[in-house]
Amino acid sequence: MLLRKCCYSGSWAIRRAFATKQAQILVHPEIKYALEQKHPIVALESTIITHGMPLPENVETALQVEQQVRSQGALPATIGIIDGCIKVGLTKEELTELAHKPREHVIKCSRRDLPYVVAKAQSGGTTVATTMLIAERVGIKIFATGGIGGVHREGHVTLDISADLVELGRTPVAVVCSGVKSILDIPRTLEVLETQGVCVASYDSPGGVFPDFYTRNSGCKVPYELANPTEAAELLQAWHALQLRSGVLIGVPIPAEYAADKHAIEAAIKEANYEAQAQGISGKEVTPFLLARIAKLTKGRSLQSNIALIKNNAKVAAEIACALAKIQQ
Ligand code: PSU
Ligand code: MN
Repeated sequence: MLLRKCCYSGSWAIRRAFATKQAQILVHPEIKYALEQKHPIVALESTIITHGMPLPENVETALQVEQQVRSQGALPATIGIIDGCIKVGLTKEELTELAHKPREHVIKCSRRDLPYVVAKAQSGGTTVATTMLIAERVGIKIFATGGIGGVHREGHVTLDISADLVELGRTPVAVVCSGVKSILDIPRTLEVLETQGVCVASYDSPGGVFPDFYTRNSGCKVPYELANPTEAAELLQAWHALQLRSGVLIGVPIPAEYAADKHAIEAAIKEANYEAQAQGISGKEVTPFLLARIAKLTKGRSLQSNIALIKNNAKVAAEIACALAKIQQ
């Protein structure tokens, strides 16, 4: 039943990547060809579409991000789950379908949610953790997003620590992002990444200054800095050769002209965190709630920052993917 539903389009290549009998990953023919030819590919997540941004910005941004990747000579592969089928390389129609689904009909799908969503033939946006694990199964090494999940403020008490961090510790995919939001506890997030054995570097950010999503400087430093795509590709080449089985995190600061005012954003974050607590928001709802409240409280300015940085990250990831493909030829 599930199998038939997944095969609705004859043009989809079916890859039996999961150990179980039925679960499949459907790879778009264009991506399949690029994988075979070792062309540069950048994976993209879909929780940002389903739960990270409102309509219509979510669809518009997703398409612009794909365009950014293409403009650098790489191929975008947006990953998501439609009616229980895991798809790599969503079409514009599928991406639009996911974006328009009411939130109660689309699951924010992290690693732990995957079996249920597939079993029930539901649809889901894949988080950083899930996008990483699917990308790795099909052989995509580089992934661009806005920000990853991390240790929440008070996370050392509540243990609200994103599965993204654990995934980075066990899945060899390089994630290009603007760090973690200051809605989170950044120093503790970096500590967990260190514990997980994740190689964390800043990109085009002198002194190893780590970004905090909305602004270019979180006040935290990371031990390594990468100046350009070639340096990043050389790091990734060494990482492949070492077969460490853990991920790499590359922190790219938001372009200066789109950076938020630190005080204004901090005030919005404090208020949003307070509201989340007061309303008893917990678990997987916390991040989407905070994102939406901060966008409201900043009168949409945080959303504009979010859009600008993810487009820039996609461009940087594509440049790195192209440089890596060149080295590996
Ligand atoms: N940070 C953002 N936008 C997002 C997310 C994080 O700025 O949309 C999403 C990503 O998909 C990330 C997930 O993987 O939230 C983390 O959620 P949680 O903290 O529940 O693990
Ligand atoms: Mn959480």
